[in-house]
Amino acid sequence: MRLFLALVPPPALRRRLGELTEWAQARCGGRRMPDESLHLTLAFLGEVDEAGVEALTTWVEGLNVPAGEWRLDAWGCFCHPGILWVGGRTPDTALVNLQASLWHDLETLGFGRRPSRFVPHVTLLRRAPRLETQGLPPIDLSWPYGRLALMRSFTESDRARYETLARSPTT
Ligand code: 3AM
Repeated sequence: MRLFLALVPPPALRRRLGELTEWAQARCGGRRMPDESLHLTLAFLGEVDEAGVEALTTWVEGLNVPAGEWRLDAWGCFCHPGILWVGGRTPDTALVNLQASLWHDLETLGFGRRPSRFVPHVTLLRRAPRLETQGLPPIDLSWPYGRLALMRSFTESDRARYETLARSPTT
């Protein structure tokens, strides 16, 4: 299974991000992320075998994720694949620390794909042909979090879909 670890937005924020996505798609084109798929990826794990899924599930279900609040106040893009995202103007220290601590544990569990850089972001559009972040409306949203999700990604009718396999306990 193709897995990743993510934070999932609370319902009101998900709706607001969905509205922003719709607005951005009208302007930039491309494929929008469905509201139910919006997330912040903390660690992409790639293909994991059955034993790995079991080990990750047990680990996630016992994980203590320090509660925090992420401020979303910037638009950004990864221009070549045409990805438009929202994130923070400056890297959020708590999220950077959380990502580092997750990778520390993951490496102990035998997962070794720690990326060289981490840009916390929420993808809203993919393959957007008219990508530009200038002139988009200012945003200032807050994302309270305290739980991590182990997610599976798969393709269905040529679309990426996600399924939650496990969640850390509420903090
Ligand atoms: O959270 P976003 O949408 O930016 O781009 C993929 C998505 O990120 C990323 O993992 C998230 C869940 O699919 N992803 C896919 N393949 C990847 C890879 N080989 C990858 N990230 C790093 N390396």
